[in-house]
Parts: sequence; structure tokens; C-alpha cells
Amino acid sequence: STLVCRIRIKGMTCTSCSSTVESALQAVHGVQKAQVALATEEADVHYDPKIVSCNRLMVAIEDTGFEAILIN
Ligand code: 9UX
Repeated sequence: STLVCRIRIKGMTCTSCSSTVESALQAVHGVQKAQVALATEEADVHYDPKIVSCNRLMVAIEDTGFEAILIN
């Protein structure tokens, strides 16, 4: 079963930025689905908690050069 992690992403200014972040999240082992919305600066990531963590997903975002902030 999967959990959802919602993450605010700071610094994205175009759809290429959001596509880069979305692809990076989708490439992480344990991620079942990832959507990044430029307009709301939010990522919704469905992940298997036996394989990966929300903190690890935030690191994957920051590795692309953007700031990640946990939402609730
Ligand atoms: Mo768009 Mo984002 O031209 O770093 S790819 S600004």
C-alpha cells in the first residue's frame, strides 16, 4: 500500500522546471506516482513507505536545485 507526501517546491518558474522535478521524483525507487503543479508550487507523491521516505523524496527534489518544504 502507498502513502502520499505533499511537498511545496520553491524556485520553479517554468514548465520545464516542474517537468524536471516531476521526472526526478518518478525515477526514485518506491515512487508509484508523482505529480508536480507549477501554479501551486506543489508535488503530490504516492510512495511505498517500505522502500522510500518523504524525507528522501525531498532530497531528490533539492538535488534538482529547488527548495523543498514539507506540507503537513
Ligand atoms: Mo525554465 Mo527552470 O526556462 O530552472 S527550466 S526556468
